[in-house]
Amino acid sequence: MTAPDHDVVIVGAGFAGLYQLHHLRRLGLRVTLLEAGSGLGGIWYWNCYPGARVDSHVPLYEYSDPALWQDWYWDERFPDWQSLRRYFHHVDDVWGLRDDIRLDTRVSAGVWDEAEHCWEVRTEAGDALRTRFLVLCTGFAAKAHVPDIPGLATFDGVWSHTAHWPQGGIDLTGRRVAVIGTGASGVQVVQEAARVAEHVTVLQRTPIMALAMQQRRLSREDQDEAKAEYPAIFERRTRTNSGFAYPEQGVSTFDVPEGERLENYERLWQEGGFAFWAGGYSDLIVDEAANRAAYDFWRSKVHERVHDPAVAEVLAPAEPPHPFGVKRPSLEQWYYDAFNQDNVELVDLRRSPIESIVPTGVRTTADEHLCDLLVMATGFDAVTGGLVSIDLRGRNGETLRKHWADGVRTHLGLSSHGFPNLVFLYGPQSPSGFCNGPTCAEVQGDWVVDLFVHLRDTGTTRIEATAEAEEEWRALVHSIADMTLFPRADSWYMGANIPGKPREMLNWPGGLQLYLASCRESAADGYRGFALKCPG
Ligand code: NA7
Repeated sequence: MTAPDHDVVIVGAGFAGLYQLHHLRRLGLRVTLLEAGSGLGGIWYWNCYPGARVDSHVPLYEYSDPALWQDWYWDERFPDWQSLRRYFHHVDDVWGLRDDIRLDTRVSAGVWDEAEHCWEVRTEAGDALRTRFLVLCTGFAAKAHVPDIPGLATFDGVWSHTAHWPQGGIDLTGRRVAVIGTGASGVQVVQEAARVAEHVTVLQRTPIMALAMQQRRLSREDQDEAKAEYPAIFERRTRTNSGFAYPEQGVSTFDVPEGERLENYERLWQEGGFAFWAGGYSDLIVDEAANRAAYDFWRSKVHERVHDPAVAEVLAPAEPPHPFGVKRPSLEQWYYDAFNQDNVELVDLRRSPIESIVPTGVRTTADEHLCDLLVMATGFDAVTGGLVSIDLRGRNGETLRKHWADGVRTHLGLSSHGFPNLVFLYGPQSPSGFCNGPTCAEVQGDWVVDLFVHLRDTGTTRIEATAEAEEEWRALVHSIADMTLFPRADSWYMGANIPGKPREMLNWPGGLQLYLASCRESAADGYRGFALKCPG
């Protein structure tokens, strides 16, 4: 076996991967980033379906480096995928990344070489790179989920998963569109389709608890004025539990008189975005009655907008299917209004489940819904799916898939026992899913960069999470999750959206601050929970 030709190979050119590349190169390390897509942006490369846009408002969803934001302007408060792609080009221009990035390069496997303390990384095209450290930044939504519905292959029209949308686009104008799934992606496609399609069938299994986006155009003047506050906003987002910079109220729902509480709900609603979810009362996700109060407010908002009470009841039933906010809410603009249009039809799959796809459309137990475009807005094998899709073989040849077969095991959501020198960012048992992406890319990313400084300065060539630390972290994740209402929904947070996947909390549910404190304590204590080795 030969010595490594790289210090670090990074996989994935989204927020986390580009941040690592920029900072690790500055340490003088030999770094290459491999990206499966033909462009930068991670999920913003893949998710180019009509209406795809981010759920975090300007300036929360960008890097905090002034060299990037001082000359950058957005068009809208919640930017669309095209704007995000332009932003990633800008990042590339300013940080000068492209020479160290290989696009169109999907990593298929990685094999640990114990003798040399390095990984051999293999690509689908058959290339191999040898690297001391492997940093996986594949994101939480790298593996799309297409449910196994009988008859899909017989469909005569066009079908696509939202995350595999053709880069050239599909024109929705004048089509008969059926959308399976009403998560964030489904809501966005339905809104766009409702405006131009001849007919839209929305096949809903679980009602989404969508919040008002409160989208606005942004002028350059407004942004120039706001930029004076940017450093404080970026600093604040690192000190919240969600990475969003919404002020956290620190008050419980019923500590506040009802009138004041309703006013506060309304204020959060008008603020838009995730304010109602991440900036509300502190007991929203832990107290059933508090949660129900928020749900009832949300429900009243939907019923105000949807004219047909029977349709409104399917979208926002009197009895919630699960507690409010334990599935990630999506943001909507005119989603609920669309159901007042003649060309939009809502199908309640709880009453009449899908039986099959037929050449002409979707057959439920009650009806046949004709369509010529079938959109699978059916989500992802989230958090772990992208990682275990790579055939990673650690010490003893065990695969990561096998290591996690009965449930995820990591230390600090960063690394797993048996997989030395392998780090993942925004991965399982880290704040991913509950944390704003760019914030996490920076704060978790800084910890990883500091780790590399330590490894470089001490000549450490091997670091591995211990089995004990992994068990401890897993127990902590689960015990915190059990104090919340999260386990009460079949969500991707719980791995419960994928048939056969172990049901468990996949994200760190204790908030960003406690997470960072745990990471810092480990580092301060000589990277407690990791075994470090120098050669010889
Ligand atoms: P989500 O939020 O996982 O939504 C997937 C949707 O697809 C959801 O409504 C599911 O219903 C539905 N689904 C999945 N499988 C089926 C089958 N077999 N039949 C009918 N309906 C089905 O994915 P998104 O892409 O919308 O969003 C993912 C994240 O990206 C989101 O949280 C944001 O952070 C951005 P279910 O609720 O399981 O009953």
